[in-house]
Amino acid sequence: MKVCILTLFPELFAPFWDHGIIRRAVQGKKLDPLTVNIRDHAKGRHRVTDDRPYGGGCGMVMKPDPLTAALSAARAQVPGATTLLLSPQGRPFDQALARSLAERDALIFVCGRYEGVDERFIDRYVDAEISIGDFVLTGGELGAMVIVDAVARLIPGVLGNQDSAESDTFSDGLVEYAHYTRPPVFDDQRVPDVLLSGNHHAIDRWRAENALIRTLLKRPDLLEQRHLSAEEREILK
Ligand code: 9D3
Repeated sequence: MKVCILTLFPELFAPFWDHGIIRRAVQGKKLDPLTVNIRDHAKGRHRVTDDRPYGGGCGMVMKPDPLTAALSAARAQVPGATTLLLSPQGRPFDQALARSLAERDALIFVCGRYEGVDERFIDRYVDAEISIGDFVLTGGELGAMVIVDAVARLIPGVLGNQDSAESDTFSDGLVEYAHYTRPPVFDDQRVPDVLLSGNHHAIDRWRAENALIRTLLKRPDLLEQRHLSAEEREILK
């Protein structure tokens, strides 16, 4: 997948491409990243990318012309890409959206700074606006990284075993069961006996129950949206 980031801070992305699973995806050619510095497409000696809002008010607005020039440069390098704007007003990002974006061949992420982006740029060039949650960031860059991170691991061949992408939290609408590793006793806390029993049927059943109970305790909102079988209701009682 080709991923192009339009940003005023391209340096923020260098360490992101260079670590962990994302780095492996890049090395394995599953992810082909590119950043475009919006400032490189701004005119004049001062290369201004923002200006005061028409109608007054505080804060600055990103000018549409440098953004459009930067996007043209990006589209020339990644033809056919879907253009996404990171924005507090966007559609809330979730795992379903990650799965759908993972099917695309190329994505362009436009990262805003300041108070916002001139609406005419959005109207004409942006395919979708995405938010990563109801809190206020200082710009779209972290949002773009969050989305690229979530999408990249869904690209076939990026994760070691493809199972781990499927059995993740949210795939079946529950949080995951508790995990344990050695030592068998830590600070007076024992690993549940069943996990040491070697009885895989019993282990599967314990994990299914544990996931259900943990969802009730940690994310009751997820249970509201999920159908529960009679057996699951009995466990939760
Ligand atoms: C006071 C009005 N603010 C809107 C909530 C202005 C404003 C704040 C922060 C406008 C832009 C930003 C920068 N945020 C993003 O670019 C952003 C974001 C976010 O703030 N929250 C969640 N997801 C995202 S994606 C991009």
